[in-house]
Amino acid sequence: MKIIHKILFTLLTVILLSSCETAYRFVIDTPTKVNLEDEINGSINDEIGQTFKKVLFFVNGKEVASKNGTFTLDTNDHGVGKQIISAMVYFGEGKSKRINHSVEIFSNIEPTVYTGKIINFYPHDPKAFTQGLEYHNGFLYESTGKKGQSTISKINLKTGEVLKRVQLEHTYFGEGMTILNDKIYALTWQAKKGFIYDLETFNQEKEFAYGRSKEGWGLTNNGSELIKSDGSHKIWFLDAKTQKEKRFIQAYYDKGKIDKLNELEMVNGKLYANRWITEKPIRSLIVIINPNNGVVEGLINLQSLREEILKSQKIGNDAVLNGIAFDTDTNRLFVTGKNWGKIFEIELIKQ
Ligand SMILES: [Ca+2]
Repeated sequence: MKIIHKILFTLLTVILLSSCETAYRFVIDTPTKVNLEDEINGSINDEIGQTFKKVLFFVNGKEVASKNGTFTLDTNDHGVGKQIISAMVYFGEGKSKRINHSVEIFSNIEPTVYTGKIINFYPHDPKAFTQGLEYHNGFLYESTGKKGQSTISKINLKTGEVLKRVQLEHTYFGEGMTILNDKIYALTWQAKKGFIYDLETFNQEKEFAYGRSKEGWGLTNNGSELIKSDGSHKIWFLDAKTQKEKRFIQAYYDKGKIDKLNELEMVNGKLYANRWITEKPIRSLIVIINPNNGVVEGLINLQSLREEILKSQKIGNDAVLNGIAFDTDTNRLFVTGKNWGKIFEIELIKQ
């Protein structure tokens, strides 16, 4: 019996030792938080000192140049936000393992803070739960939300008169809208689909499905792409012809990400986004984002407009600032809120 025990013990020891020999604990070694314009130097290490034969590195799924298990990344090539770094490590006798890691890139600038000076105001339907606002060829276009009350309208800015209107089916909760190439593109919130209408007739022509974006919130365009928010800190760029999501940026300032991005507008090359917010003290905030890299360059505190509305109107907590329209011909910037009785034309004042 003793001999059998000895044999078993020896066998177990041999198994354990040989398994130790082939054990690897690979890690990708990089800082986890950096600022834009920093250089990221990364390497692959094995925590128990094993060696590997070859490593390939990938950033967001694309292979990057590397040498002897090390790589260098220029953060400017990726913009701000979380970047996924993975490595394919080849080791032992024909073995390989894929490992994942992430690096968060923060903005390297502090956003400029603005307030809004009221230049003018126009009537706005207090029943309109505003989800999209756009100025096009002399008219205001607005989409509204809530099931059973979701509409898209063409409006006379000065009088507030509705010139044309289409109602969404009662199963849909309407969200953002934008106009491009004589079509109106409109989103729904959680139905994962959008609709396309003819700008002239308001006839629905087509519907399209969302891709990886979570929900439908705000919508605008840059002349060739639709730009969509989904309630997170991500902004998606869609091919206008196919409505396919091609890429996204992540809104980050110097202290982290800014999520709950809602109604959108392109204003002189910058992307303005309402932040859906109900916390005190700031209930009315617009974020100015660089559409090329996601950097939050400015914050517009429009709390004073909400207070202006409260002087003449009782509004609920969900009646938040949401609606930005820009008249490119005259550089006029219009903003409103859900169920607000006024649309304001404002000028930004640096604080
Ligand atoms: Ca807009």
